[in-house]
Amino acid sequence: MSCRLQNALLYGIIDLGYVKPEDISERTTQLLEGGVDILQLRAKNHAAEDIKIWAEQILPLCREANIPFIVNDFPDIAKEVGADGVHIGQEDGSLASVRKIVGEGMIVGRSTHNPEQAKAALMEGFDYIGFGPIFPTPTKKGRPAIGLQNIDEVQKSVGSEITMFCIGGIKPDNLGTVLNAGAKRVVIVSGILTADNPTSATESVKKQLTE
Ligand code: 3NM
Repeated sequence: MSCRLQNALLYGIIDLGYVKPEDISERTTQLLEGGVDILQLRAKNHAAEDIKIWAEQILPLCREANIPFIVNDFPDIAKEVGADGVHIGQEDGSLASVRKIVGEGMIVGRSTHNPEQAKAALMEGFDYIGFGPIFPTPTKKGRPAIGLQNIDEVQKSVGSEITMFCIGGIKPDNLGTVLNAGAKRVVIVSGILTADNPTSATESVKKQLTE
């Protein structure tokens, strides 16, 4: 599992802010076919029962593609459905409190918004971090963009120890700037999910990341 995480370049998210429940399977397949290396279910302001059902829908598709499946915010759902990991934010408690629910084997990731939080996540023992939002984004309204200036330093320090994904407002057409600033891995949500063809958008981003 940790090997699949370290090798991951593109982290895709099925975000219910952009995907209708009836389109979840189709959109998941498109992202997997396009080449995402890890996939998360993110469903803010939805009922836990629904999130569990959607997680059970996505999990077998990720298994078939041999791609880790991560549940956002809900360690108990991640555990119940047998997901590969769970992702939590800054306000969601400690790694230890999540490990109590999911056990030792599961991938646990943390959102970080500055170099200090990134270092703290490393010290605490998280498996990976999201670092952002690099640019302003409608997907996480109200959170100020942190810009490109700390990417290189955090990638070289924290990112040499645990897997680091830059996130927030990254699109196929500004990805080059983020990579030039020192990023190695990214999460892209709306930039893929709102594309006319999510499969080819994923493919083109993946190509940029591997070249
Ligand atoms: N977390 P998009 S930014 C879910 O900085 C999320 O922690 C962020 O979506 C963070 O690619 C973000 O559409 C939104 O900007 C990413």
